[in-house]
Formats: sequence, structure tokens, C-alpha cells
Amino acid sequence: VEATAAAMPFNENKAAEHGREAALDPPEGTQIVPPSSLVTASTLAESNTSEKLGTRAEEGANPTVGSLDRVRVDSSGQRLTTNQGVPIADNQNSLKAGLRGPALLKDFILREKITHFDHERIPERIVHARGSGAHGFFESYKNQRKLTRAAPFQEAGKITPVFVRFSTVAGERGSKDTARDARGFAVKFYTDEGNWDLVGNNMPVFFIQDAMKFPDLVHAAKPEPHHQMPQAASAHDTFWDFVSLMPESTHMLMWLMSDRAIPRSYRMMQGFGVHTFRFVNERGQSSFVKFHWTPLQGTHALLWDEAVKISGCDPDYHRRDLWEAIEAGAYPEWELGVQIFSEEDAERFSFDILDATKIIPEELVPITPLGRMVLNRNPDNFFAETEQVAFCTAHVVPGIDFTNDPLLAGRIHSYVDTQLSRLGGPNFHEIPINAPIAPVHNNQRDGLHRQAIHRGKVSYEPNSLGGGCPFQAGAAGFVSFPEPVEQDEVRGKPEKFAEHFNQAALFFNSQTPVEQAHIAAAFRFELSKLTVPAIRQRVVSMLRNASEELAAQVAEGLGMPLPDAMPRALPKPPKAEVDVSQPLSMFARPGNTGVATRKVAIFVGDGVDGDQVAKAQQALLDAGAVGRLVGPRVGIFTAADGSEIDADASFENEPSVLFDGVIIPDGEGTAKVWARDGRAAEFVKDQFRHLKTILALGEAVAFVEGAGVLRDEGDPGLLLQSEPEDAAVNQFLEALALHKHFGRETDPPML
Ligand code: HDE
Repeated sequence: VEATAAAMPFNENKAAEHGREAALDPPEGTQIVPPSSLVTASTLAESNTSEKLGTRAEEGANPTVGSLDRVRVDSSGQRLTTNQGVPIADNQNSLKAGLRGPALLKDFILREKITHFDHERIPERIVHARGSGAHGFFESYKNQRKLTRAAPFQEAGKITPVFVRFSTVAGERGSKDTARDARGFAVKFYTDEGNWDLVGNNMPVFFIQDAMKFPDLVHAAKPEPHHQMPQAASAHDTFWDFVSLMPESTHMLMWLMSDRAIPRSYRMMQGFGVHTFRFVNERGQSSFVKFHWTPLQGTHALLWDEAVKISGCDPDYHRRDLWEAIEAGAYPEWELGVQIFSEEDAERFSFDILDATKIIPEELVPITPLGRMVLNRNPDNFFAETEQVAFCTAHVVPGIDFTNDPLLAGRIHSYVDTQLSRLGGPNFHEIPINAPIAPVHNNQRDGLHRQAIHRGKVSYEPNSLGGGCPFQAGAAGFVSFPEPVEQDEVRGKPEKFAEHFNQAALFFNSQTPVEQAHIAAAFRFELSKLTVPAIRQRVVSMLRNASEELAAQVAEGLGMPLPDAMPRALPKPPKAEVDVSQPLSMFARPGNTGVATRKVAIFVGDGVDGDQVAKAQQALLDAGAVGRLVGPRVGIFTAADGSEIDADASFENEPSVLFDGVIIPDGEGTAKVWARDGRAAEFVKDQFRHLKTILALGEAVAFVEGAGVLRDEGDPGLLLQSEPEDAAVNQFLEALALHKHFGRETDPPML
């Protein structure tokens, strides 16, 4: 039977659940063949054409598939069983003493089912609880042996499987995707010399310089402990109280108040390793590196009002976006690059390269591209993969090593430690998503949930009974970079760590006026939520050291006098090398994927011009964009030419904020119906307010203007054509590729 809903129109067995006859002879469950599109373990294995070494990547190929195959479960055509493999006769009724009698304790089937259910949840991550993952691969452009002996970079074209998890930081596991927050960008490389985790963020700096302050930061940022509010938001007293007492956070606050904190998509964010790491080559020579991921899709953001509304109508906005793009074959791609520099370079910089609140401007050290990462497969199971994946900064491979960044030191401890309670013991490396594809041999034994069955009687080294195996790898193994250490043991910070504002200024001064205005508005919003005026004052006084202009705007926006500037830790700060760095603006990276994956609403209703709808739909499809037919309700409408149009979305279930643009066709009286529908007018208003591309044709023009849209011939995103032009849809696509039309933006918004 084919797997359509029609094949199982209703539950045939329902009647047979009742009465004594049924209890003694339960019927077999209905079964259907799963849809052919369902990807099974065997079809995936067939598509696994990539080898680990020396091959070029192929679209759709994924080398992790083979290794996870052994644990995949595909239940199609299978009987229901207990965890012991015992077939279950009846999955509807518990065992009772008589049809109306008490349930019995000996019902091991009910007890097993409920007991397992009771323990389905594991503790969520203390930070980065909300996330989404995907599989893919990394492909090295060149052999980089001179630079590093790290396995992924040893051959041109070498493929290394990866699993990536993107996340917000502060919110709980079920919180909204579009919170104003940093985003995690964690990549697990399954290299043939073991797993390497590059656990980064979408911002290149951090709030604090020393791991000692991390629990304080997180306690301040999380919902306040007395009433557990607000969820997934930094706009509250404790967060701003803490950061305003920690001036080193100023630079990160600039990033956090910028549009980087409300990305349009996980696919449209940069990623950064944040700390300085080392590359070490075969000869043991080391260079310092900073890791950068650059999205081919460009860096794009939402507006704050849009983010707020999306959090209501689709809290899974980023998760859905990533999932749908991969399902549609529009595989997101990033280039991995590194800034490479020496110990001597580092000494010359005005800042300390061990200070995670500092970037290295690209003008000082340009980015060298190393390879590309493509995400081409969604997980089979969210819990098994995305929830149980355990990233650890301690997971490095030969060729990659740490530096003395004191924040990194704390992380090297924290990530392994937190998995012990989150994943319930020391064997979390055996969970399939965490297991390396490189073989694992050592004398660690036992512990909760051990999967491996170690053979033989030897679990120590040296041994003679096991032939000395597993034997130590010597120079072929991980050799720590021999960094000389000769200093007093102290609790303290180097002098250069005391300069807190140069790079906050650099960031602000490198933004376009549009981005600067958004930063000022974000500070205004966040600080307006505080209940303690003194905290507001402290933040603004801190901002004065980064930008007088910004501080003045924020103070004005809050209706408060400008406070004195915060005293600096370093009265005479060193001069910064650069005052402006253009790559720090999001506009520096428009991307090269055009309108692909952009979502467009095409309004429909009775009497709509069916030809215009069909042409718009086809043009969007051809351009790789996603067109949805949105009507006053879902279902069938009759177009002016008598044809039937099936709306798959409605003004109610897919409001404006879920679309990047709208096409409103002509029709016979259709626009009059829309004009009386408050939801349609709201839709158009929000499209306009959120700087999106609007194409209105024929009688729809009057409707759009009536909804409050301000006609402006100079606005490239406002295409109002009473006499529709032949090229209308192409003009729309060109405007859509610009993402947003910032020339339209005013504060407050005008309609
Ligand atoms: Fe994390 N961080 N972090 N962090 N972090 C965690 O590990 C921690 C920091 C980052 O998708 C935890 O497995 C300390 C910087 C990401 O599973 C925990 C310090 C950066 C993820 C932890 C930092 C990050 C985490 C919670 C300061 C950017 C999500 C659950 C010393 C470079 C990974 C877990 C995923 C997760 C500790 C600061 C990125 C508690 C102690 C800086 C992307 O171990």
C-alpha cells in the first residue's frame, strides 16, 4: 500500500480494542510501506560516494553516513517489541484484573514503556541549550603541510566529515530562535587522526578575559533567579549590572547590540574561533592562528521589530530555515580561513593576542583561505545527534594546539566536565555522534553506559601479556608544543589587558550609518528595560569611552542627561593601529547566492489574475527562491480565468515577517477583499516597515497604498505598477537580491 494519508484513512482497529474477545486475541496493527522519499540506511549508504582521503567533494555525499549506519534504526516493516526484543501483542491497553479491574504491577510492558518515558529528558546545556545541527564535510583547498600537520589540511581536495551545531546562548532549550544573543558555531571535524572540535561563536570576541568570571557572566545573563524572567533576553537588570561593572565587555557589547545578534539565518553568519590557537607542522614549528568562517550566503540580519514578531509566530525560525535549505538541496557553505602570525608580530600589536576581548584587524593580518565546509544532510534524529553531540575545546588533533589565553584554559576544562553530568558519565565519546571515525584503543575501562566490549585480560601499559599493545605512538602522536614557561605563579592579568575601549571604538567606527543607528537603537531598547537608573547611567558612561556620538544618542533616546565618562583602567591607552576596518561591517559580505532560498509570498484569492500568479511562481522557482501562495485562508480559490489556485498558506498562519518579499497580483475585485481584511493590510505594512521588496500589480496598487505604504520613486524595493510591465517579476527579483531597502528606514518607522 502506498504511504499516503489516503492509505490509512481511519483507525480500523479502534473498534477491536473493546471487550473480552479483543483482549484475548488482539488484532495485528495496520502497516503501510513508507514513502519512497524516506531515506533509509541503505539508500544513504549508497549515496556515500566520498572517501576520506584524496577525493573531491560531491554534492549530497556524506562520509559520516557509513560510520553511523550500524546504529541507525529503520522500523518500516517491523513488529513492535519491548527493549528486550519481545513482540508486543497489544499497544493500546494495560494489563488489568478484569476489563474494569485494577491495573497489575506485573505488566512489564506498561512499566517498561512508562519508565523509559519518565527518563527521556537529559539536563540541557547550561549555556547554548537551544540549538540546531547538520552534517556535512570540509574540503581542503591545498596541502598546508608547511603550516600544520593537522589531518584535514594534508591534501588538496581532502574531505573530512563534520557535524555542526548552531545555537543561541542564554535561552533555554525550548526558547525562541530570534533572541538578541550571540550564536554558537561549533564544528566537529571527524579527522582520521581523531576528532577536532572548533567551538566558536558568530562574534569574534567575548565579554570577559578570564574563565574565572564565566559563571558570574552566565548567572547575570540568565533569567533572574528569584522569578526566572526574562527568558532568552539580555534586556534586564542583572545582565547590564554585571557588564557595566566589567568594562572589558564593551567591545563584545558593541557586537551584541549590532545586527549580528539577530541574524536572518544561521546560514548567513560568520563564525570565529575567538581565541588565538596554534598550528604546528611536522617539524614542530608553530604559528599563531585565528579561525574565521565566511558564509557564501553573505552576512544578513533581521530588524529588531521583525525578530520580536517572528519569535511569536515561528519560534523555530532559524531551525526551520536550516532544515528546509538542506532538504531543498540548497546546501549552505562557508569558507574556512585563518589569520596567521608569529610570536614577533604578536609582540608588536597594541593589544594582547591572549585577550579574547580583542580581534586582530584584517588590515594587520589578512585572512588566508584554507578550504570550504558544506552542510548537506539533516540529522536523522534530533536527540541522538543534535542534543547528544558533545563539543569540547579540549578535542584537538596533532597539528593544532592551544595558547595561554586564560579564557581558553577554563574552557579546556569545562566542556569535558559538563558532559559528565549532561550525558551521564565518562563514556560519552561512545555515543555515535561523538565517536571518532579514527579507531580508539586505550586502557580506560568500564564506567556508566560502556558500549565497547574490550577483549583479553590486559588493561594496563606497559604489558607483555598483550604484546605491549596498545603501544604509545611517539612522534606520530599528539606532541604538545613545547612552549617555554618561566614565571612566578600569580593571579593577575598582563598590562595590555587593561585597555578596554580602542576596539569597541574601532567596531563602531567601522559600521555603516545604518548599522550604527541599529546599535544605538538596540542600546536604547535594552537599557529602557532596566528598573535601576544607576545601571543605565553606568552603561552610558562606559560607552562614552568608545564613542561620544553613540553615548549621546543612547542618552537622548532614554531621556537622560549624559553622565561623566567612566574612569579608564589605563589613563594613557596605547594608540590603536587602525581606526576603521571595513570587513567589520556586515555590508562587506553580501554573499553570492542571490535570491536562492529567499521566501516570497504571492497573494491569492477569488478573482486573482491566475496568469500573473503562475508566472511569478515559475520565475521564483527558476531563481531558486521559495514562492508560497498566501490567501485569506488555505485551500482552493477560483482565479479570474476560472482556473483553480490552491493556497498553501494564509495571512493567519504565515504572517509577513516569515517572508523576504511579497508579490500582490492584479485581479477582479480581489484587492477590495484584501483591503477589508486587517491581516492583509498588516502584512503589507510589515513588509514595508521591515524594508522588504513589494511588487503590486494593477488594482493591487491602490490596496497597497491604502495599507499605509509611502510611495517613493527612489525606493528600489517598492514596485507599484498599475500597468504591469513585462519585466515586473524580474525587477522584483533584482530588488529582492538586495535583501533589504535601508533607504526606506526611519526611526521611528513612518507609514
Ligand atoms: Fe562555551 N560552554 N564557555 N564558549 N560554548 C559551553 O559546553 C564555557 C565560550 C560555546 O553546540 C558548555 O557542552 C566557559 C566562548 C559554544 O554543544 C560549557 C567559557 C565561546 C557552545 C561552556 C566559555 C564559547 C558552548 C555548555 C569561558 C566562543 C555550544 C554545554 C571560559 C568561542 C556547543 C557544553 C554545542 C557551550 C563553557 C566561553 C562557545 C558549560 C567556561 C568564548 C558554541 O562547558
